[in-house]
Amino acid sequence: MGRYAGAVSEQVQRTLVLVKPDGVARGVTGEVLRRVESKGYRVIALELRRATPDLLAHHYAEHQGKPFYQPLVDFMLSGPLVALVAEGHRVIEGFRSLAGATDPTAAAPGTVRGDLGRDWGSAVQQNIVHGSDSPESAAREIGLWFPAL
Ligand code: D4T
Repeated sequence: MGRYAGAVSEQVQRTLVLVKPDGVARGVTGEVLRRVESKGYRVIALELRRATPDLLAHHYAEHQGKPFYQPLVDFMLSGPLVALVAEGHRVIEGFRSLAGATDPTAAAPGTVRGDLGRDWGSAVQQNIVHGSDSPESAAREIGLWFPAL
């Protein structure tokens, strides 16, 4: 408000984070959560659940037709995952930074994928986490996974 309005006018963002089935199976859900919370973001929704083919078709619509699409869907259906929504200024960019590069072999040490992930020789990269990549994606994905929010 008042003269400080410009300094605080940036919208608080929300992002969808998934601890993918590999992350849950390997028992690193807590470690991912610890990093999100230690960074200072607030977890406002959290659920252990299984994805469905329909949900994934919407979530990964941009990848339909690519060679890794079906392996990706099969992988995401292979076990329970943890879906959460984190909130904070610039959390979309901030979580992508915490997650690291898509390819866990190339992801920098210090990132979730760089520290906790590796290549297992599978047809799809198993890279522990997903994070929304833009405000538009975040709104769409949160609507899919947490329609009540
Ligand atoms: P997600 O969406 O899971 O957070 O990952 P990224 O944003 O880092 O990567 P993405 O959407 O481009 O890819 C989704 C998912 O597919 C796997 N993948 C991706 C793969 O196995 N081979 C590939 O060539 C690409 C591009 C990894 C993440």
